[in-house]
Amino acid sequence: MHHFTKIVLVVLLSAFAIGCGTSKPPVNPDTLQSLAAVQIKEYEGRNLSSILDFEENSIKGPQYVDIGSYRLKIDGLVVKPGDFKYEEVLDHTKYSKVVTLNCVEGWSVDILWEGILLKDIFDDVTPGSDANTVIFHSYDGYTTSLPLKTLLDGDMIIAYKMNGVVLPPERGYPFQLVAQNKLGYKWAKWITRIELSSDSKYQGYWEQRGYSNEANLTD
Ligand SMILES: Nc1nc2c(c(=O)[nH]1)N[C@H]1C(S)=C(S)[C@@H](COP(=O)(O)O)O[C@H]1N2
Ligand SMILES: [Mo]
Repeated sequence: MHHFTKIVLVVLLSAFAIGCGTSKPPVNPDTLQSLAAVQIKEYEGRNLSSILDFEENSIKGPQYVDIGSYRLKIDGLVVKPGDFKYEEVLDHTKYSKVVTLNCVEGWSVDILWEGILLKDIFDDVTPGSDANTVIFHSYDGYTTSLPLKTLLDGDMIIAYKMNGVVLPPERGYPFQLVAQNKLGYKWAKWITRIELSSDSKYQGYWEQRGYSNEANLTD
């Protein structure tokens, strides 16, 4: 082969390889497995479930959020709407707790969650006095809601880590609501917007499809 043709071929092939590289899924399929290997398996004498013990049944499958352009919006009935970068959300006191997620499909997982108190995030935006409902909006179009009082009284957090590792994309990276004592469909993953509202009858994705708006574990 002519030397020049060879160079052109090599350049073309490399460009093709790089092109293929960028079109690959943003996350290596082995990532979940390697995270599982380093996760915390026991906390204060209690065995934890694995980050692999979840059933993947999200409405549109795993979402891959680009953290550079990610913003968490806090709006609706607030005095001062917020638009926070990932690092700005993390720049709050961190809390850990072991909480069980129960899906209506009959499985459950005990996980050590680490996250930020919603109360602390709300302090940044000052909810209006008429706000009684909090609507979570997600990257995949999913929504769900809980009473503001439930979030505050329960010291609920949005988690950025589970079992000591940063939430994998499959589990809701960058943030998942840890809706303790509520069924799995209240645990919004891939949260992009938190809307303060006075619509206490608001129904999210599964609630519109017949699931209880209270979502108590006994429902
Ligand atoms: N954005 C978003 N959050 C979601 C869901 C979803 O489809 N989209 N599914 C919910 C349900 S039904 C459950 S049980 C929990 C855990 O789902 P996983 O096992 O798929 O992580 O996430 C909840 N949060
Ligand atoms: Mo679920």
